[in-house]
Amino acid sequence: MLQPRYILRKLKMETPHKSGFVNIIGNPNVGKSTLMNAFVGEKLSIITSKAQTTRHRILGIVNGDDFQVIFSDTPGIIKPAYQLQQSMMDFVKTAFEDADVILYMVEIGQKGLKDENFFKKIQQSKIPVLLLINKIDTASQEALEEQMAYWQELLPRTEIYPLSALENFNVQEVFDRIIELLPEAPPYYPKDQLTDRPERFFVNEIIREKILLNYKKEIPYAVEVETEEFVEDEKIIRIRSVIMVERDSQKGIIIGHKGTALKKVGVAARADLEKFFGKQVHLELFVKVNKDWRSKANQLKRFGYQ
Ligand SMILES: Nc1nc2c(ncn2[C@@H]2O[C@H](COP(=O)(O)OP(=O)(O)OP(=O)(O)O)[C@@H](O)[C@H]2O)c(=O)[nH]1
Ligand SMILES: [Mg+2]
Repeated sequence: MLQPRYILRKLKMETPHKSGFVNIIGNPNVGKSTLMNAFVGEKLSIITSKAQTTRHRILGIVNGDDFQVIFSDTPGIIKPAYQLQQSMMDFVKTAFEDADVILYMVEIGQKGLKDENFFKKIQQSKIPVLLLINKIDTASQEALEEQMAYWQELLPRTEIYPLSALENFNVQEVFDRIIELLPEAPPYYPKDQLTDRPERFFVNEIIREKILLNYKKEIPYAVEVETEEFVEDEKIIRIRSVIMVERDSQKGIIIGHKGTALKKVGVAARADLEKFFGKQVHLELFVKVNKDWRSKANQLKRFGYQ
């Protein structure tokens, strides 16, 4: 007869560890970053109501005893008009290639992708795809049923989940299904790791979020943020960051009359940074012109776009 301790050990060994890459893909502004943050339980990705808020592929890792899910938030799919956008779409392309599960997100009322080639990839995907219809909190039951039928016809082999990433509706159900679909594999990252990005990346993103929220039209799209100094001691983090724009005229707009516009960005960013790092933050912001950085390969490389 088997000893109880032996049985326990055997049971433990037989619980397989699951691990894999789950990549969130879709049009701009549908709620991809909101969903990743909901899965991870932290604000890793910035969120605004403007399209093209996310510019990078950002990992958010959810760890359990017998699983590790590595989510990727990606930029919204667009037809690229300049080199920065081309690099953003390269991130989406790689997210297609290394996924174990694809979360294809649409928002209620949306018809198709902005880029047909990407949509064909979804239709022909051999990797499991879960189609998530987000923002159902804004729609009637009737509209939802009509949408589900529409997508089911386009993607007959795909499982469809209505979702509200904002109100946390169906997020757990999607997560449970992901765990079922993941392959058996050892963890790819240490079990206490939450993301692949260093602290400075999140500083840059938090500042960029405030710029997206505070300036109109083209301005936020011409901005890149670079943190030159990040010094942490016991009580306080001292941060010095540079806001880069493409032209002199944009520099003036960012700073604003007597510096009031920039001050506003600084106050809002500092509050969020203190929340993110759980510590007092001293933030210094500078504005510099980096002429046409969005179209220069060496600058894009410097900012991590290649
Ligand atoms: N009503 C509602 N709004 C949502 C929901 N999910 C996200 N939003 C809002 O939609 C807007 C875009 O959300 P993001 O998460 O930034 O969207 P995204 O797909 O990451 O956008 P890009 O990074 O620009 O591609 C924000 O204003 C969110 O608050 C939802 O379930 N319901
Ligand atoms: Mg996003």
